[in-house]
Amino acid sequence: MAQHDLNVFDMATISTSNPSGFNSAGGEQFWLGWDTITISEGARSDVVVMEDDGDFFDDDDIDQRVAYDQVVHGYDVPGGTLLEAEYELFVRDSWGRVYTIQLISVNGDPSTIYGYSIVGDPPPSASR
Ligand SMILES: [Ca+2]
Ligand SMILES: [Ca+2]
Repeated sequence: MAQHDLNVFDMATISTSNPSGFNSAGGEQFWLGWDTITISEGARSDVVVMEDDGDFFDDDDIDQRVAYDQVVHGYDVPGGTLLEAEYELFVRDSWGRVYTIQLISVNGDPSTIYGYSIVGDPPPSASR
């Protein structure tokens, strides 16, 4: 199994103008449409070292687990915890650049989102 770093941001640093928030309805798709996503100024990620039979973080991969006990944004996350990129948001800034945000579920429960990661370049307010 390969290890890779997953940069996880705290949900306290992201908000949406959509009243339904980020928790999905039992893994069903949902549509934020034209709602705004805001990431707090200076939001920072914590690295989670993952064991993965593949090269990247994705959804529904049960061989993709936290490599060992780690502390993530002040929370103890035991080794072996299953994390999934439960769904992805594609957001566009005012210059038309597109960013991909992965919303992370824990231990196979798709209805609660515990953190997020950013694929590729971060949006203007986030850093890592
Ligand atoms: Ca994977
Ligand atoms: Ca899933």
